[in-house]
Amino acid sequence: MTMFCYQCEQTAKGSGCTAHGVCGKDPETAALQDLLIHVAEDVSRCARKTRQNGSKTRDADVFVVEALFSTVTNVDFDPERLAGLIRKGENVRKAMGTSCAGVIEPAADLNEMIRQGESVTIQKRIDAIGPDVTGLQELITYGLKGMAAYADHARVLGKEDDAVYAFIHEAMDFLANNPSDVDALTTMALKVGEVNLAVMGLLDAANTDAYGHPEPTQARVTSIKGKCIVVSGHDLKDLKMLLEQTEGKGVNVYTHGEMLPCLAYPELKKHKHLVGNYGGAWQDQQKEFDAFPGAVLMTTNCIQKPKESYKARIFTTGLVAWPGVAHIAAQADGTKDFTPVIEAALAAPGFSEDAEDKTIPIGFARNTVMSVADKVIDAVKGGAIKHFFLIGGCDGAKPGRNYYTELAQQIPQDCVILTLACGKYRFNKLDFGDIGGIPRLLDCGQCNDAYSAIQIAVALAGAFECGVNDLPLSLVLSWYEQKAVCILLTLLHLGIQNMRLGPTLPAFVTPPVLQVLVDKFGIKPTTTPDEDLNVILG
Ligand code: SF4
Ligand code: SF3
Repeated sequence: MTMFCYQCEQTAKGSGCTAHGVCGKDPETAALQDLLIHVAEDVSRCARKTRQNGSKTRDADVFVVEALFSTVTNVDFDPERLAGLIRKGENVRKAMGTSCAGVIEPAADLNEMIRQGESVTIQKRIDAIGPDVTGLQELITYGLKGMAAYADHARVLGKEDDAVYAFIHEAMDFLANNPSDVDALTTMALKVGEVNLAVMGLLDAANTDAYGHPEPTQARVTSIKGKCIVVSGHDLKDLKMLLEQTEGKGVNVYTHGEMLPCLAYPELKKHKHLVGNYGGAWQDQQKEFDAFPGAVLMTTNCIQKPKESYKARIFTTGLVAWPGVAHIAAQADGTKDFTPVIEAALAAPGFSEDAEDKTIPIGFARNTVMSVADKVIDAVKGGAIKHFFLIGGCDGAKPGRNYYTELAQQIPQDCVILTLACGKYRFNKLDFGDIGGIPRLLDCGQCNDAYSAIQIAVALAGAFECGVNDLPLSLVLSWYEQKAVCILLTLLHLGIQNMRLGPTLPAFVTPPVLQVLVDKFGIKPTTTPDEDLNVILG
């Protein structure tokens, strides 16, 4: 059997995974993910009709978000769980009681389901309607996947917006009709960016309402003696529940990957046994978790195939899954019982001694940066700060990502670097110093905290009475998975010009589509740090 997936940056040969996913996704899982997206489109089509009839579609709303999120790169590799979601989708659709023509009826048998998935692969669409239109359709799908991840994190913290669900159904319905008009596809892609800005705002409100605004914090990045759990992913509520359940148990909790910014939230950092960050970005996890002497909890992407050495002490929760790995499910009231994780940590040896104390500054989300806005504006007006760089986005395993380290190091001393998401591990432990007390490296947080960076840019533009494109600000982005895609669409929706994107361009953006982006937005691939800096700084 063959598969076709080109949704992430590490896709095979830069064109598509066809035999097996570079991420570890096998053809059966790929077929089930394709079928799940198809089923979700059917659910959205029926949900739109149901809404037009004035009825509520809450189960369909949540289902489509979960289905999209589950197919994000490095989230769900478990065929049984994907099959369960497909069955759930069918039940949700039928329960709406609205008839929709041409829906796929998922088979009861798993193998038959896989065959159904093979009949709706991306390759089949490329063969039928060509790569340009298929690529544009997929750009929308991937934007929706990323947006769904953020919407789901916001929902678990009680923040939802019906207009977001209505739009997701609209966009899925649009895709289900196999649209080929390039203008309509481009308009829909930018609309995904617009709605994603609202979703990131929702998640920002969810996180800050629940745990306070991030504050400047020196985060420890070395281990200390004792039993330990490391938490990876993006979900703040999972971490909070785990911190409460480990209180007084003699277990230290560490953040990993995109959870690093949690160390700056007042309601999380007040737990003294949240001791610091362990390790770096997701692609180093096999080596790092192997060496970690405790339990591991994965709350969202990016999970990699667990090595046998730690398979018994790694746990998934939320929508993350790996076959054979213990999963902590939410109870009916949304709470989770992390006892198995805590027991695994207590059974493991823990760190035998304190490592050398090393900290890095974090917590420069919008509230903190806005509170020193006057100082920043004075520094720009006085010439102390010449230029701002936003170096943000995903990290990844492919070579070429040293570009971001070298760029950050070569940026002149009179420039400030804003950063966010896991790509920052390429340089966030380096010492960048400060400009008149303003740190030269300002870590805004997770990938969804692109919302913070946008707010900061808009506030600066307001202070200088100009547009964001007129600011001395350059965006140099790194992408890997679909959350980066929805953020890119948001930036395009905002009309941001001349962004640089690397380390390679998406395989689903074909040359004619890229030309549209170049003509309209001046988007360009990264080249070398020297060349890009020369162009940016003139
Ligand atoms: Fe390949 Fe990425 Fe798809 Fe995995 S998610 S199969 S690595 S393109
Ligand atoms: Fe990273 Fe997976 Fe994208 Fe949240 S954790 S940015 S890659």
